[in-house]
Amino acid sequence: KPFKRLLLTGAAGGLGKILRDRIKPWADVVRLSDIGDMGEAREGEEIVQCDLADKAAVFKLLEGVDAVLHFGGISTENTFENIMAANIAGTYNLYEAVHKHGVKRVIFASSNHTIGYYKTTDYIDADSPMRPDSLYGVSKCFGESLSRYYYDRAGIETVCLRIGSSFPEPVNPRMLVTWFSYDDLLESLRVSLFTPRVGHTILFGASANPASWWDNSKAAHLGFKPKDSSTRFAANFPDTGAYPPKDDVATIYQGGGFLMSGPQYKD
Ligand code: NAI
Ligand code: 15L
Repeated sequence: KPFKRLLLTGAAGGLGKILRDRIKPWADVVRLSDIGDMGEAREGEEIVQCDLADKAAVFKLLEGVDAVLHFGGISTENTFENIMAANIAGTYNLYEAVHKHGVKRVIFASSNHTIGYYKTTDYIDADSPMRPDSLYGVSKCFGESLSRYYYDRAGIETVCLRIGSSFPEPVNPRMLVTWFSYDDLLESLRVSLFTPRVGHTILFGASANPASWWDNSKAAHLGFKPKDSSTRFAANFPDTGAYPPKDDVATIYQGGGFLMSGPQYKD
């Protein structure tokens, strides 16, 4: 198999559970980590329960690892304190350990909420300035900048995968644009891990949906070709005119409902 040991953080989460079996063909051992319960280790698995905010624990976690799929952390808007610990300190701890252990490549589960303040009429690419729509989005911008720094400084390669909406199917009209099927997610991870040189790359994670806000041409060297499309779900969201009016913030901005979430919004 291509890798001896592949680390997946966030293994108890929604995407972690999906990826757990599907990444097995890529490594002799998949090391699964989360703060939450991951059940028993199955064949070809190691389980390490740890808090990403615990620097010493994260240092041990990276021992013997060849590459990392970093999916752990807070995945929606939350308090600054919680985001600070899990996503900011957590991602820093991960990169420090990656550096100390000589790990060559990280795939970072970034998010469309790094650019959520672009409008749904904008078409952007990896060079468009970040415009986070939440403290959560800011923490993903931090992870992207941090990984850039570790690449420039230490040559650690990262693909920042700005995931749209990776769920079994779109559950609202916005997701007809942002939907990222599990199969396409897996394919994006495959090309991110196995392209010989990725440097520091930002890849938008969306299926081949009929409409897109994101131009992936700056990640062309990865050769990522999504196969699924939200088209087959379009009938679930007929354009009856009954949807939120055009001045609704969630329909104007790419980040959708995240613009109205979080502690500051309530103040
Ligand atoms: P999730 O919330 O289901 O999973 C995240 C996992 O991280 C959880 O199991 C949680 O226990 C773990 N975690 C949280 N704080 C931790 C800490 N301090 N130490 C160790 N583990 C901790 O989220 P999901 O949907 O599986 O997403 C996975 C990753 O992908 C997240 O980083 C999320 O931000 C990112 N992402 C997901 C998208 C999606 O559509 N599902 C879209 C954009 C980004
Ligand atoms: C994200 O970043 C979240 O992790 C996920 O739960 C979804 O809300 C997704 O973005 C989205 O924008 O649909």
